[in-house]
Amino acid sequence: MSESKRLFFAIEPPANIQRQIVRWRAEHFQPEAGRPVAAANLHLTLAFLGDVSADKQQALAKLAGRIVQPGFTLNLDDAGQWLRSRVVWLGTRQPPRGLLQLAILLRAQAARSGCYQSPQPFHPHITLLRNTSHAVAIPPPGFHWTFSVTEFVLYESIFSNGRTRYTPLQRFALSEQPRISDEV
Ligand code: 3AM
Repeated sequence: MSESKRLFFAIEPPANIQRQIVRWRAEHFQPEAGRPVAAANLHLTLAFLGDVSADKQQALAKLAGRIVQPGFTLNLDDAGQWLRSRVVWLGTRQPPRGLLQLAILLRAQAARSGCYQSPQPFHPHITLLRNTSHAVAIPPPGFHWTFSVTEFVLYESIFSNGRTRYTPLQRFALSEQPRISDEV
């Protein structure tokens, strides 16, 4: 039997926006504020699946591939800090309905497939800093990045050599019409 993988569904911001966010972060947060998430690892989690067997991964991917809903526009215009989980995040003041619907669907599919889902409400966010040791000043409003979300991604979280890397395994197009998912 193959080993399980640590998986989650997420939205991947375009690479140019990942780079812009990282530049903005460097300008607004002190290096000691927390551990910065690498540009390529910046993502907005939709559903965390945990450790999943190959069979279950296939079943979850099949269900995800059946989701039919149009894309939406995401406007990242909010930021904050959660002291308990010790992260600084980027988010949106007005989550689009499509985003909430997609997360609810993926979480429901995951729960039905036996993946534990936290009872906490879905707070769409992109983690910017981890392991923040104290309250940090959040930049004043005025920043924003806007992009079209046309797909979501099944990621594997791999921890090696003291680093976590998120590797896209499969991409799922958002569209009005049923589509076949693309393996990457
Ligand atoms: O970077 P964020 O917070 O959006 O927090 C983890 C990360 O999302 C979250 O899954 C993403 C990839 O690791 N995560 C990790 N363990 C989790 C858990 N047990 C979890 N989310 C919910 N429950």
